[in-house]
Amino acid sequence: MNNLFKTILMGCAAMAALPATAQKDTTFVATGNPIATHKYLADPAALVHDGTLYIYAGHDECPPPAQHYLINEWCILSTKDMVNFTEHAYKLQANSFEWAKGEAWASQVIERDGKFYWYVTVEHKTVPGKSIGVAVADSPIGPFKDARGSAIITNDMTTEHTSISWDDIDPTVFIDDDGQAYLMWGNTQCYYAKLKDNMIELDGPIIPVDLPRFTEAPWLHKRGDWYYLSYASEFPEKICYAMSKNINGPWEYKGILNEIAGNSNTNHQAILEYNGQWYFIYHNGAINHDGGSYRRSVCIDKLEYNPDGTMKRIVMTTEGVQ
Ligand code: FUB
Repeated sequence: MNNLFKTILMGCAAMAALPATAQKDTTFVATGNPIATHKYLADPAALVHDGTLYIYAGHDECPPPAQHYLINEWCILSTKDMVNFTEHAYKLQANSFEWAKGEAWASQVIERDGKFYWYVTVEHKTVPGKSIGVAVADSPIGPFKDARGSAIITNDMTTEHTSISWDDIDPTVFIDDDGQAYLMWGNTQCYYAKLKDNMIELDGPIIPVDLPRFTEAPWLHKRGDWYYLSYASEFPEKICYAMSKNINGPWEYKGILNEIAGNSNTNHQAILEYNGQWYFIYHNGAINHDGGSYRRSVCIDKLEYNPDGTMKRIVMTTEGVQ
């Protein structure tokens, strides 16, 4: 090997080993929907902490014209005004879970007692099928590390309900006013279970939730004394929802919340209140020319309620919420 080649190789190795802290946050301005156009981002989950809105999203990397999921990492965006955004240097890699072999599907972050827990979907190395892992950090922008060293949910824990290997995806996590935390997830079949206060162990059985035409992407939120369970329905996906006065159900189906999102067969929503306004955060495939079901982009629109607590149909806009 000549010296020049050796130097180039060493340079490449050094770049690969560059720690996230040595990389830089970058900023961008959202001029409408999609909010970010410099890369493809999907499956948004959102969190408000200390007056800042954080969005956690998988990085769709599938090169055109291929049509499959290629998602190795999740990215973190933040904003204080829904216009000026920071993309944080730190990214959580699917392979930072040693027991996982990649595939950074949908995820969600929640805060408890000053710690931030990031529940993720990944492919398991030894238990065939999708699994759910959890990483923890002292800050909403990381660095995160595997909180258990093992999956919290594996496909073999749910085989009595369905034989498919991709039913254990799309975790949503919710902490009720009494402090009890719940993990909900699923594809084709929706499930939930209580979490212990440590947020990294189940505290009871896995219970199936029956919802009409459930596909995936459950999201739990609460407003007043109503619990809302929104989810992706059918395929291509619309977002539907159900309501209940009890987190354990029964859930009353309330219909479609969001129609099929432009040029994407998935839609994946997060719902939360920020500075007195409720928002619906989702993805579409609207970026020309290569956007689509495997090159998706995050969008934000307003969410409004009716006087009886039901949610108004989302109006997806090009202008967004600026
Ligand atoms: O991004 C991969 C999968 O597509 C997610 O886990 C689903 O919710 C769907 O959006």
